[in-house]
Amino acid sequence: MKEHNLADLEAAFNEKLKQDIRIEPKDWMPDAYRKTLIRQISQHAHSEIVGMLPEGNWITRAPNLRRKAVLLAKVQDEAGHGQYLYSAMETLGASREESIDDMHTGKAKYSSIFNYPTLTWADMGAVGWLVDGAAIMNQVPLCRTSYGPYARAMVRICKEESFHQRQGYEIMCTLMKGSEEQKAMAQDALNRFWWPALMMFGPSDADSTHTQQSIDWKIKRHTNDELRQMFVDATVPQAELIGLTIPDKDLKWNEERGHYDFGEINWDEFWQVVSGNGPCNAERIATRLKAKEDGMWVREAAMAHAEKKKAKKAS
Ligand code: BYC
Repeated sequence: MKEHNLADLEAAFNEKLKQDIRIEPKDWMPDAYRKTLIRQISQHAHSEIVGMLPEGNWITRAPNLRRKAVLLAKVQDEAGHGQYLYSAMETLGASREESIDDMHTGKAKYSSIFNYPTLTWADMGAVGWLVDGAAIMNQVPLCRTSYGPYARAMVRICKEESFHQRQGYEIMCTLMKGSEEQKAMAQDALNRFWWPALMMFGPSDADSTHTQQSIDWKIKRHTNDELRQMFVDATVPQAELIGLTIPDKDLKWNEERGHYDFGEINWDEFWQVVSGNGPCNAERIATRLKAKEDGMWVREAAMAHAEKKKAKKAS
């Protein structure tokens, strides 16, 4: 490409960003912008699909029909979110097959949170309340992300995430109105999921490799630490309202800042989980690989059918 052409294209791209006009699939975009989007959207899609596993684990054990129907709907929504996001990623020229294979080999990441086990029914409450709550905090600003197909997918996803968060909080509210044993179960779930939920927002700003560039490109609208703080500020009063205690001895309202101060995250644990050594990483990938193998005959049958139809049409 001629140099002056490239400069013109770059200028047009930057002008669009400046004016908050969405970048669309056929628009020119810098290679690094495309690469960053493919990385983030695919990681997001993989998170939705792997995110079905810890909750899918409880569908057959939900305590009643209503809880079962709601949980089933939530897990199905997550499959849908994965589909929208893979489609958004494909508009950037990336291959869904290859991207999924990259997740299976550990080359592509998915959210650290889904590498923790769901041990009791209260975990369905904690996951909905905290994990979906953190997801909404992170994802609402993504409805204004600069890449059109990603932003549009996020609008629908956020509406559903909001229902997910409420179903989780409602489970926690119900348990906190129950027996001492149920209250203890809810507190235990909060104890186990609180810190991993804070880790979902990613490394602290000082250690985040991509944030500044992604903010310049208006892919991210807030830094990791800003969103984490917003989540803590919104969630602490919800815990207090129903009698739960946040497992952080350093948690304190800071009048001057107008925010809660909170304790240091165990970043060693975060990086261990991100690099594949969390409690359930191996199990999650093995489950996804088995699903791929088990579904192979369906894909092969569909391809054979399509070929047969094509041949019939041609003859
Ligand atoms: N887990 O420079 P940074 C959901 C990686 S919700 C694993 O700050 P960035 C759901 C990061 O990829 C969860 N890896 O990166 C909810 C990078 O590594 P690479 C999914 C993480 O991209 C309920 C490195 O650390 N949500 O799906 O600017 C039910 C440095 O980080 C994590 C999304 O994906 C982590 N927690 O910011 C079911 C939202 N954090 O790629 C499903 C969209 C960081 O250089 N994504 N890393 O090897 C984002 O908003 C951003 O990508 C992040 C990270 C805030 C997550």
